[in-house]
Amino acid sequence: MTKHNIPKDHPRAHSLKIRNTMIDSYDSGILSQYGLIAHGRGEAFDYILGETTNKISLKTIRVATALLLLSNSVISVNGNSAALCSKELVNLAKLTNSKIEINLFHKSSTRAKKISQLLKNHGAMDIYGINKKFLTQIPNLKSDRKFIDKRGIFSADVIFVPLEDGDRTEFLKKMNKTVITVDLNPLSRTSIMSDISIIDNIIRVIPEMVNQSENMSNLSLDDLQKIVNKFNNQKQLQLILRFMSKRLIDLST
Ligand code: PTJ
Repeated sequence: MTKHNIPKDHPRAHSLKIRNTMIDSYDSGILSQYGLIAHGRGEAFDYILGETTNKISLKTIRVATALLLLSNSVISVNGNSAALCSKELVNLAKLTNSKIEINLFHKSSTRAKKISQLLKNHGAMDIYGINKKFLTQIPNLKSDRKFIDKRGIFSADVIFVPLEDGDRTEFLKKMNKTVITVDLNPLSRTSIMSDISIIDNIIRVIPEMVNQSENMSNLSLDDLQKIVNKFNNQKQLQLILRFMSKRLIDLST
């Protein structure tokens, strides 16, 4: 794909650079063409959020990180999350002792292998979800996201899903998994169905989770559990929606 040169002083330079990253990832076979469209939807919500991480999201990120530190967890990686923050995802997995599993909506073994290689280039050791020998299925889920690794998502308690649509979250809940998600859209099925919904851009969220994991590494299991126990996802979603509504009202007056 032809990429445009971005003048350094362009008011949207940062956002345009990220678009170029997405195009590079599409060209190299990491991202699906649908991923480009998904990114555009995310951008629109990020505009309303003000393209920064607010205090509400910071609190949710802290709780999500504490839960990863406490639990037997898997980070589920798709094309978009690999394109935007593969290095940080590998760091987060190491710091929280989480496994990494590739799980794609638009299933392609070639793309899965490329994503796996990218994660390995950033230091990941074991990548789950690739070896057919270990795959099983999420009961009743129709989409190709049903294929999960017996050693990974199938046997984990907590699944961290940075960015996807909501079909799988719903079925993971039916399997009694605790689900953490990142989605800029607070109205998506993913955000509504999850136990911990981070309404923010993964490009900011994953580095912040890496920071928080380092900061929380000295906390006792009791202290981590206290952080998680106090959390109310419904309330956080309401706060984010109010934050977004207020921004729109403030901008219109
Ligand atoms: O790589 P695959 O095959 O697994 O496909 C991945 C995509 C994302 C294409 C697939 O899961 C999909 O079609 O997802 P949706 O239904 O478009 O949902 C993606 C959600 O992610 C939307 O609600 C977007 O607002 C949100 N989103 C997009 N970019 C970001 C984001 N949320 C957080 N950070 C982003 N950078």
